[in-house]
Amino acid sequence: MNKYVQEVIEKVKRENPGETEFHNTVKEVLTSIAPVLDKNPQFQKVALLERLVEPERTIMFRVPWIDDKGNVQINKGYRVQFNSAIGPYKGGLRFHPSVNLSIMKFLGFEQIFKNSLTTLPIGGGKGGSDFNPKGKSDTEIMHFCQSFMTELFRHIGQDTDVPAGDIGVGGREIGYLYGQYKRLRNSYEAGVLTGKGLTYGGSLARTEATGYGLLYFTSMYLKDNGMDYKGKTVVISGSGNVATYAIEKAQEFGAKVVACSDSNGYVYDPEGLDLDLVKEIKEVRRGRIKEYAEAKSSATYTEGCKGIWTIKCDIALPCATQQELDLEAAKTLIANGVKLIGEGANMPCTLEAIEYIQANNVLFAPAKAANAGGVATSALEMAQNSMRYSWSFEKVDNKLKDIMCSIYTASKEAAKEYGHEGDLLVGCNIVGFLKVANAMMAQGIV
Ligand code: NDP
Ligand code: 2IT
Repeated sequence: MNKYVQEVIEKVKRENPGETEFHNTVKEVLTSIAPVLDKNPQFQKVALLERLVEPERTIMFRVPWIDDKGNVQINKGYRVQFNSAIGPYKGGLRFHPSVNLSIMKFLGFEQIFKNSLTTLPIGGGKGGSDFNPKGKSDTEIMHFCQSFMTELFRHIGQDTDVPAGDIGVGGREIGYLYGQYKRLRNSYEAGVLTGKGLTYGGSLARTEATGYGLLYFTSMYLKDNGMDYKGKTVVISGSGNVATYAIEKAQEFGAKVVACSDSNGYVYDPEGLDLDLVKEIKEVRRGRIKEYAEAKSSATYTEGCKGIWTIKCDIALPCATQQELDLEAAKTLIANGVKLIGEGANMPCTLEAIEYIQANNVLFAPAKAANAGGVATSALEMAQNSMRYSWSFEKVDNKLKDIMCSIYTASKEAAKEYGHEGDLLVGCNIVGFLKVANAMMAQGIV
């Protein structure tokens, strides 16, 4: 393997001790772009990889707020502004107790290449907090968001850094964050956040975009291999934003989605999931997925998440969180005849699971490419905000389809060009990397 790549991977491990998630993603990306480095020695001369793995700026801050009982609570806030070579930093905010610097950096690093792949002018960033939204009242969520933005606002802007949602941050949170930003700036800069509500600058189809995009991408991949979604049995983990709209589009494509989950456990419904019921429980009531089995007699609930991959299916779409599908799960899925595994979440498959999936010739749709529809549509929201205009659902959805198609085609072709035909992971990393690397080359040592 390329010596320069190996040295940088070792340097990252040495200089960022304990940041396992970040190490893993650096290893995944850099290993797969090694053939590009072999061909382009000029990148090493300007220490391009050393610069690429170091965020341009990392902001860490205190988020104090007062809960409903009058107690003072303190959380950690983060924004990692990783790379602005091709556009303003862009990426979601995650509110989850597991959030730490390593997770922020892994997500920010992934985002650089994902955003590059979309073909739109957006750099890479990510942020969030270890705040746990579960069980909090609406007032507590609002107070937390306002305090978070009271520090974050000075670091972001529609031409600087544009956050959006991720785990634990949806339309409600973006609304509170935007309200506070506008108040602090005294200026209506709608393009500073994406995933906004439709009454104040949001884009039609942004809510659906990640899940729909995943289905557009994977159906193209299936088609290329002589298959489609019609009549297929599908398992989708999670029941949040990405999972919900992946289920919706899979059903529209004629598949039978038999299972979904949340962080407590999963439901299996051999008759096919009733999506209205899932939405009623998760979106409207903010309840737990086990309530699905209480309401529908054909369904069973199992405590714990990992077991979802023991359900026999043709297509598996992990859409909950990182490292949720490990080697053991991959082995079980493959033994049960799975034909495609598509990553809706960020880094849901462990590196060992990916190796096993690819070694067994099962189609593998990597996250950066397959879930890029969300951020791509965020960039379309920014474009509409700049124009002070909004497009129809159909127009945005068609653009999303085109973007997913171009990501698929470019990744497939790059894999072939660099001697890894059929490996979309290598292909998408190469495409994403090359645009950023060339932009960095052109902009000098910065
Ligand atoms: P949501 O918060 O809407 O949903 C997350 C879902 O995953 C929930 O069902 C949640 O369960 C479950 N979950 C969260 N953490 C864990 C965990 N540690 N173990 C098991 N289940 C868990 O988030 P999104 O749907 O927006 O995000 C899902 C994934 O997709 C993330 O990896 C995110 O980074 C990625 N992604 C999101 C995009 C977007 O546009 N939103 C775009 C691209 C990628 P519970 O209800 O119990 O919390
Ligand atoms: O991981 C992701 O791509 C997202 N959470 C969406 C980011 C965005 O800016 O829309």
